[in-house]
Amino acid sequence: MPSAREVNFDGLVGPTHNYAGLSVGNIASVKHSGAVSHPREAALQGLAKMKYLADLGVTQAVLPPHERPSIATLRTLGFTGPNDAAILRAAARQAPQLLAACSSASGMWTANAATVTPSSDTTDGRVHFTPANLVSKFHRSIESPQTSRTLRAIFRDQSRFVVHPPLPANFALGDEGAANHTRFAPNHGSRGLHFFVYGHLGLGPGSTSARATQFPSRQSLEASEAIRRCHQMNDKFVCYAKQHPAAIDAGVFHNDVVSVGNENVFLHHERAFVKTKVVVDELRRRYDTLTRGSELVVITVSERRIPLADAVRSYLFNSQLVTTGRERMALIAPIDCAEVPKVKNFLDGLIAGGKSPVREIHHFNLRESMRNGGGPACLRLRVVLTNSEIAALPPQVLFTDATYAQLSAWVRKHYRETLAAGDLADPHLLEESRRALDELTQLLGLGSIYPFQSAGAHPT
Ligand code: SUG
Repeated sequence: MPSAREVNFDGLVGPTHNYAGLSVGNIASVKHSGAVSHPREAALQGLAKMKYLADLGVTQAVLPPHERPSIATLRTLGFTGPNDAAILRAAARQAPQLLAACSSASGMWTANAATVTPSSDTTDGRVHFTPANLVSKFHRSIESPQTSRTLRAIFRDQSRFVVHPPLPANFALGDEGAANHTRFAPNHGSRGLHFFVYGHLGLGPGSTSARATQFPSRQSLEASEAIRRCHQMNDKFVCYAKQHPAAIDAGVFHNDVVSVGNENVFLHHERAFVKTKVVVDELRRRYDTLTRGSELVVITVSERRIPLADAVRSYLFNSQLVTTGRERMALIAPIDCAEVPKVKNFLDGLIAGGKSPVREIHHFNLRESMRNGGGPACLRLRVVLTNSEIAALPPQVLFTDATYAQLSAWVRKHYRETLAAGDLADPHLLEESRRALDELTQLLGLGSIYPFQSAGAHPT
């Protein structure tokens, strides 16, 4: 078995990062609607997290932002004019909400970019990716064409990688990517058990259950099953579970807001799933079969210990759980966890005594992203890769001290300090963003991946 490691592909925060209140069901997004954002600070907070993880020994890489505002989408929506500035003006005048949606920097939350299956778990021995269709929110549904281009530019060696098309864009196949998927394995290089979590059935008699919640469900069971088939995964080592409707209504719009797993450890809230105990028993049983007798370490947090509302407020379960050594893991938690007393107590207890595999907790200030409901885990896409697969990537996407210095300087050069709703129609913002992204594709060795880089064409 070739050794493999987890590479964390973090999304770089884009120059148009703003608060438009676009995600009903995501409490932070709605709460901060209309607030002034700080794109430069946001991008630097993200880079600081990457640097910290790289220093901890985690292999870190970057995914570039999307081109925003998306002029191509505005054209599709019927806004016309002699040039891009006129299109922006028309959209701002006629439909500012559409302009806001077409300007969101939501591509930064790369846990929603795709679902990934490592080569150890697929029949053809390649790493499989399916970009998420993100149909549940308009501003996110326009991400998948760019995500596909970006992944194809990075994972370009078709003898090792396959990037599938996104699933058909319909609620019945609503797919939000890795945020609703967890892989368990004794170590990253061994075969894994895959755990998919869905909110609704897309088709058939039970499909009306989507209406069981006040807030929208985003992931369908049919989507997760389709990904299992496309990725050639053995169904003996795949489990599915339904999100608890109470969790969705408490603001758990993705499962990574109430659970996190890494290798042999699963940390979750007791109200994450319908029939949580049955779900956990099934995971344990299949993990035992897969690994021939090794144990899945399950840490269940009760409602009494941490109420769902506190879990969502602190984003405890959106922490990253990363391997830092043999049987040693670190939890990368939002700073907000230190400020919610029940969560702080739980975390203090988790590392006390040194018995749990989680040995260290590191708190991070990611407030700019958190105000849109994006914590540490939302900002990264985990890709388990062997050394030879890593060697097949454009080397510049891997994060080093030099990348950190270069990207920090790039952010300081191109990003605005603040952004308010009225700024989205400013044609200079579009020009600044394009200049920044053009330079970035050169820094990352990606070639032309954006619509504005292909003369005359208007793909989304
Ligand atoms: O899809 N927020 C994102 C947050 C995504 C978090 N990702 C994970 N949990 N993996 C969303 O709701 C808000 C944008 C705004 O309101 O301006 C937003 O899209």
